[in-house]
Formats: sequence, C-alpha cells, structure tokens
Amino acid sequence: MKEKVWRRLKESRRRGRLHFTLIDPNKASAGDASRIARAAIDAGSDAILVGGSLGVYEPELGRIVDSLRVGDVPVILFPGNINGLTPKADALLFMYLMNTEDVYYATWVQFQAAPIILEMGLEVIPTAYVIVGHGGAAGYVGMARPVPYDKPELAAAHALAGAMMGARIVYLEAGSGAPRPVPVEAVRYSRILLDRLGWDGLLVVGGGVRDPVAASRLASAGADVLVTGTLVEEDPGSLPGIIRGFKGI
Ligand code: 1GP
Repeated sequence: MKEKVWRRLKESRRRGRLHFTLIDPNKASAGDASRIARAAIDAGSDAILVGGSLGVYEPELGRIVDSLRVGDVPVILFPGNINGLTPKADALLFMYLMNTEDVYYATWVQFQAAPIILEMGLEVIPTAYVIVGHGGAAGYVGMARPVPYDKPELAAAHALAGAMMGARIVYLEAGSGAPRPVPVEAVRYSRILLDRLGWDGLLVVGGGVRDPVAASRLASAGADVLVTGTLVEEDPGSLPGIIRGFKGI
C-alpha cells in the first residue's frame, strides 16, 4: 500500500504539531483556492485538505486540486461522499463516520468508492471521523448523532473504537463554522485512551476554531493536528497567530 504522504505527516509530527487548511470546492473557485493555499502555506500549514458536504463535482474538483500546487505540501482529499474523488490529489482520508445513524456513511459508500480509489491509484489514510456538538453540515449530511458537548467520554470511546478498527487518523469534528470547537475534555480523554492503547496515529481536531487561545488549549489537551477552514476564507490575517498558538512556536 502507498504510504508516502502518511510517512511524511508522521515525520513532520516528530518535529512538532501540525496544521491543515481545509478548502471547500463549493465555496472557492480555482483562483480563490490557489490564493488561499498560498496564504495558508506561508502561515505554516503542513497540508491542504480538499472537500465539502455539498456541491463537489468533477471536473471542478480536479481544477481546484491543480490550482493548489503552489507549495511543497501534500493535497489530501477529505470527501463528503463518492463525488469527492479525483486522481489528481496526493492522498485521501478514507473516512468512516463513527457516529452516523446511516449504514451508508459507516461502510456502504466506502464499499462503492473502494474500487474507484484503487483505479485512481490514490494513497488512502484510514480515518475514523467523530462528530461532536454542533456538527455543522458534515453532521447533518452524514446523519450523525453528534456527541453532546458535555459527554467527552463518549467522544473518547468513539476515538478508541476507531483506532481499534485500524484508523491511522482519528478526527474529532465540531463541524465547519461551528459556534464552539470540540471541547478540550473530549480531546484529553481521547488522548488518554489512545495512548493507553499504544496507538501511533494522529489525533486531528477541527471545526469552529477562531483564535489562538482555543488552538493552544486543544494542543495542550493532546491534539496532533488542527484543521481550520472558514478562517482562511474570512480572515486570512488571523491564520498565522492561530497556527503559532497551536504549534506552540
Ligand atoms: C471542517 O474541521 C474543519 O471539517 C474546519 O472547520 O471551517 O470551522 O475551521 P472550520
């Protein structure tokens, strides 16, 4: 199995915490995406994620991925559905939505996508996706039963189950544009259980992070990677501070 991007991420993590910028093809044209990616890489992003819950389609997705080749960082697909695939990317988060109520998002879309992904030759990074709190469009479209904000132990149990199912990434998601990020306690509990398991994957957190203090709290709680999306579209000037807050530099 291809592992180039995964090895690179793990290698980078040995040097410090990581930040990924999410670009939603439904919200950004190829020109916008290119500008956003440039600003993100300059601010210290280590990878660009591309995906969204609605309105993603080829050939526009392929054009957007092409337009993101503006620096030496991997472009990784973050698909909301089977339409979020293109062979032009470097890798794909092969996601299973741990707390969906619909078998389609748990295993069925993966079954339909797997042969296509194989044909495309994409590197796959198994990813357990856990929706917490607000959940945003991802929670709504994915028919999730979001983990309540005040039940961090439930988020951690999903994280642990995902790791036991073979995930290399566990992604705790509050939803793009969520009013509050994933609670730090959910990250802390998840980290404790994942460490007890001896898991050597990456714990990713995203959704609703808008300031350096929130970013730094998530880092202290044990997140390896912070994802932001909305921010770089709405207020790119704030990105360097948030990335510094998360990386502790
Ligand atoms: C969404 O976690 C990401 O999948 C990013 O969320 O747009 O709120 O930064 P924001």
